[in-house]
Amino acid sequence: MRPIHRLLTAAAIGAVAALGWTDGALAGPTIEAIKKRGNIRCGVSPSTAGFSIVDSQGVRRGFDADVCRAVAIAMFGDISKVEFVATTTQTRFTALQSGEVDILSRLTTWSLTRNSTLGLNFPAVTFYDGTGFIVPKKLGVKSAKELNGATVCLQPSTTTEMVVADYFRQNNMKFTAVVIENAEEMRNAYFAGRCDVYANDRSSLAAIRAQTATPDDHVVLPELISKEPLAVAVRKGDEEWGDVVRWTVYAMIEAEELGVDSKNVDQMLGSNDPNVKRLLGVTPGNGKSLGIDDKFAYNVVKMLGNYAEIYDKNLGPTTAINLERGLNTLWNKGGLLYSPPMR
Ligand SMILES: N[C@@H](CCC(=O)N[C@@H](CS)C(=O)NCC(=O)O)C(=O)O
Repeated sequence: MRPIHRLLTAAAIGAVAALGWTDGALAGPTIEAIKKRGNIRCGVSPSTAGFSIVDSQGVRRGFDADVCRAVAIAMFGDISKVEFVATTTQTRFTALQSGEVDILSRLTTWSLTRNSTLGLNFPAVTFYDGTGFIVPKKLGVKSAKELNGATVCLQPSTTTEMVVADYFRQNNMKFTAVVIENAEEMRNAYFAGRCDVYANDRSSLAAIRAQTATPDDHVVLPELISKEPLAVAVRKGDEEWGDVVRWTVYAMIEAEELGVDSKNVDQMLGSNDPNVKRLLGVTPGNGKSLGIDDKFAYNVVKMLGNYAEIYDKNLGPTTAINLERGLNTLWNKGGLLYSPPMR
């Protein structure tokens, strides 16, 4: 379904504007469905420590889960209005295409063919990653270049599968793939020695180390063999929904850049900085233009935090994951996080 404003001539747009219709965004079908249902459905990974895992109280924790919560806050001003749907590497795209979920926040790499042939849009990168390898220390392997002939544990329908094949071919090495869909089975297979090495995004390698009692028995090899920009994904053809998702992620990044966090956000309402005023809705307009509350960014930061807070809580030095921010630092601090102007 095409939003009406794309079908209008310039003259008609003028008439529509005169009627005041363009004051707010025209809601697309996904937003309408979400409003009717009263929550967002978010596809996440079942059990990746630091990203999406159910804790002992039955609460889903992690960076990816918090990104879903941020979008729920932006839509409803309520952190609880999200239903998590566990998806495997293989079921994730059909879950989104079929409408079972509204959004994927699931360690999913943005790539050209996923964008073009799967009918998906990737509104924003949430975590810049890359493929690496983890091996048991006792094998004495120091570099990925020593992996000729290795058995490699992989998950199906991942970019990892393709990237590993490219890497071995390019380096004239051979490998045997052990492909397992279920993440827990995959971890168990690796720990039981069914493969010599486990390949995945660096973040997931940190997660797997956090999910064993003996993390020091495993080493992550120094090579990073690909770019894996992990991004939120939505269906194509519904730009309004994609826009809400995109600007929710950027609001968290912008808040960090402007020094706005969950502790000082109320104080920041009195800031003289025009960017802070726009972000927090003191100067109205941003939210309304997206069809949501002008206070959406204020609510996200107040109820959840800015990007740094969400990162630190789930992946930072006080967690078992302990992943350096690396590329996931702000652009003006040497990283890649950069929000386009929120105005
Ligand atoms: N970023 C890559 C790899 C994603 C991936 O393999 N994720 C694994 C790493 S842990 C995962 O989600 N496992 C959890 C699961 O399948 O339940 C992609 O988009 O294909």
